[in-house]
Amino acid sequence: MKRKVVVSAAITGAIHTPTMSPYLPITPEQIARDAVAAVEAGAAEVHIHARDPENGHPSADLSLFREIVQEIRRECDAIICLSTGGGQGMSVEERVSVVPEFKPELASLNMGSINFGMFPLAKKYKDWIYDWEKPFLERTRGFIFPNTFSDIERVLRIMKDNGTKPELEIYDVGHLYNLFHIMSENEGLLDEPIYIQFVTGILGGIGAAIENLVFLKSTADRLLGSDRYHWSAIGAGQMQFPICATAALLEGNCRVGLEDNLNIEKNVLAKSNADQVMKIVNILSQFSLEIASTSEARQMMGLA
Ligand code: KMH
Ligand code: ZN
Repeated sequence: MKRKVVVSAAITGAIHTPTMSPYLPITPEQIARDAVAAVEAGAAEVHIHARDPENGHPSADLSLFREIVQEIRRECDAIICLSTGGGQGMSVEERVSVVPEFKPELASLNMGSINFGMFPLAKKYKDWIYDWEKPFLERTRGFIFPNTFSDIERVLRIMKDNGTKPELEIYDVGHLYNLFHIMSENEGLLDEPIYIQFVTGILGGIGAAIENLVFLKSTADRLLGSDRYHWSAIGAGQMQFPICATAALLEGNCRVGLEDNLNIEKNVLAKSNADQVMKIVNILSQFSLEIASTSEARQMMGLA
């Protein structure tokens, strides 16, 4: 099969808050509608978090996830990747509960604990729509996003038992060593080729520089061997499109979406996730890179 690029779209996440963009999807209906539009624009995979429809606060409520998942499944055949990263303050048990409940084809699995720093965003805004937003961001100066070795192994077993493939989120080069160690100690726990997501640009993890992406990829090649994994990359913030284009040129895949970046270009808000998908599809077409359909993506990722 000719190599094609899997584009995924991370629809809303748990980093940005309602004040930052009127286009950030909040209700289950908005999240599902934006996800379906992203798929129509070329995304094969959608990465899903839920929010409280009353105030946009990240939520672990399974009934919200249910509405989103049912609506997406009704409207298209996207690969659904549910987040087990959840949002600040949720327990690992709450975060992983989406896996046995919905048995998604893919779910994120964060490969290490980091001081997930969202606090610089708080300085950029003055008038907040909701009282929770500013303290939510400022608290992350002292927030450790917990993903211990035992958490990771527990979640991996839950995913294995439910037929869910983990999308392994690597926020720094050390997380590749965590992954390598876990694979060495738990033969058969991960089905190969595994699926890695290089996450660049989160404060507390590696920065969104092209050199860092190249280093992450060469480290994964050295530790695992290039035939044991497929991969994708995220550039959080304004490096979103340069990191995505570079990943595709390096024979990887890429993730756009309002979870990672609210803009479509410098100082211009993206009006939807689909706008960002269309932009990366257009950039990749300039390099004659073709976009994978949902069924081609399933085949490439071993999901079929
Ligand atoms: N928040 C992103 C930087 C997850 O949801 O588990 C990575 C992510 C992880 O999407
Ligand atoms: Zn996420």
